[in-house]
Amino acid sequence: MDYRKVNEWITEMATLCKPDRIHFCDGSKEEYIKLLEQQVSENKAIKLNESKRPCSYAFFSDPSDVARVEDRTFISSVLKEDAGPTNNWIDPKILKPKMTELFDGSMKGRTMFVIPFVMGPVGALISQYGIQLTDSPYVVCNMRVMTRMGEHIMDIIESGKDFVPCLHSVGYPLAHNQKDLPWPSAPIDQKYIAHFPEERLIWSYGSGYGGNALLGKKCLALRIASKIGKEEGFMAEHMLILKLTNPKGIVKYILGAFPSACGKTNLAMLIPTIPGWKVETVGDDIAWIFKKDDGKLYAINPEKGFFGVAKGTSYQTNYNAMKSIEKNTIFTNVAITKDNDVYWEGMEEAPDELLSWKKQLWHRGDKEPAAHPNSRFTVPIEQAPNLAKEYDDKEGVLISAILVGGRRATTIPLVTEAYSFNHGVFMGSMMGSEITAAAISNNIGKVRRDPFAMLPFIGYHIKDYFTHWFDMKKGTKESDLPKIYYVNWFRKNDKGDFVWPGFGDNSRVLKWIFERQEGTANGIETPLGIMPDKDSFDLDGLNLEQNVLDELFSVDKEAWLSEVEDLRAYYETLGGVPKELYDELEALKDRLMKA
Ligand code: O2Y
Ligand code: MN
Repeated sequence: MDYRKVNEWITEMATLCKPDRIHFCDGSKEEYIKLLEQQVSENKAIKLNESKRPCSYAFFSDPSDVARVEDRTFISSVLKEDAGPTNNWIDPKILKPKMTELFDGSMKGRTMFVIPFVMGPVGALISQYGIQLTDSPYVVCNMRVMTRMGEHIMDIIESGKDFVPCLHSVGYPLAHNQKDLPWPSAPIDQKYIAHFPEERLIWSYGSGYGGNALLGKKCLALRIASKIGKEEGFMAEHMLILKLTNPKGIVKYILGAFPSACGKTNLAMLIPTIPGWKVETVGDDIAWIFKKDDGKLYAINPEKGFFGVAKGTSYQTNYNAMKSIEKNTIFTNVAITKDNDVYWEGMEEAPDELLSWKKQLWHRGDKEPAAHPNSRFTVPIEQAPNLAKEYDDKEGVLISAILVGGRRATTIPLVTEAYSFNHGVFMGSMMGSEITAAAISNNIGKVRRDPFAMLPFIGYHIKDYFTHWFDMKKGTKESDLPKIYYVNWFRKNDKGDFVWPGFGDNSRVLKWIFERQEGTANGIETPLGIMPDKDSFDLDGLNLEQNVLDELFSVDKEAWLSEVEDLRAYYETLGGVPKELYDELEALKDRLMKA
């Protein structure tokens, strides 16, 4: 939208939503603390123990508003065909009037906050500016942590930058003297997380939670940015960015695409078990990939904070995350200890008694978890002890390698290097995890495909998304492109136990990948791709039996031939995919048949 229209748009939206007052956010710490304290005084948050967890607060959502709602998320392109078969679509001619009706008066009794923000470092070529209007002070505080926001961004927008207008309401207007709820929201069938890609516009109604409400994150930095990237030649990807330094001080940057709940934040913050190696974090969730004049691919992290899953995070599983959240943190849906600190399952042994995320008394041994499984911490990226200095570099970092992977108990080896960029894109297209949820028991063990972990986040037709990957390599020598690796930390043995220790030991895989780029590690050609030569894979200090190692790198020909057919069938559900992917599918089948 044209910057000259800023005030016009704000006035128009305020006239529609009818807030009692409008607050232009300056982005200062004073404003942030004031809003948090105000919510404490209104019984919407609690302040945590200042001596244990300074300047930290806990919020508890309504039990009906605890996660992203994919069924209520829409790509409202003008043509259904442009949203493709993997997105929910409603004709904007229907959705706009429907949502206009919902927004009409939705902010009565509330303040409308105006949040100017930018995704990406100020001044970076592909950074995207936005203004979010919201009636949720919780959202304002989280946006301040997760994005670069404040008056200085409004100045930039007013000096002529285009911006993405983002309208958000929790959908719970207050009548005169009506008491507010601790976590106002709308019923599920009234929630709409809507994207209008042609207009580069986001409207979100009815939820105050995470990805539904912090519109800079999944809505702008992935769905809308993926469409902008398709038009302007960059890619908005669901990837972590890590900086890997070897004992000689040589640095490489590695990206990783993994679906939610596969340990992206843990990998981005990993502490290597191999001596002399160092991992630093550039980003833990989103990477924007762009090409420079040298023809090579670079990445920036558009975010400025972590919105990490609390459950399972401990000083053992993710020391750096635990250090990051020792202060200045917003917690959502965690449990509270007697001394007013936080607790979640997997953090440490549970105390006898807690206040659960539902604000009910909880006792050790109770059936229900004390913290919600999707409980979260929101924390500034600067608090990560292993933060890479490049996190704010508008030039981005040169990408050496891209990891793709999911949660697969069988079939997929620990690590496989793609033979070419096309083969790597093919690997990304076949990503997926085995279905484990009892609720869909008919499908247990089947693979739910999630290409590049982008299934819920591609803002246009998935077929065009694959084409865009192949477009990215045009004009660049194969040797200048990042190498792509399929990794799987989750292989299990016959007894159902994980065979690879994971966590810090994943650095052994990173080391092999690093040394492949340096040309100092050997690999073995297999039908699937290149796997580590035993002498080049550092297992020092790891007591892995030979049979375990064989299992980690085994290729089950029958299972793979069936995977090929499963994937072919998946491609058909997408209405077909680019020829390059079918060529790779046939090439894989040929290699398997010859093995
Ligand atoms: O449930 C939510 O709203 C959060 S989802 C989320 C948050 C941080 C990083 N990634 C994700 C995701 O779903 O991929
Ligand atoms: Mn994510």
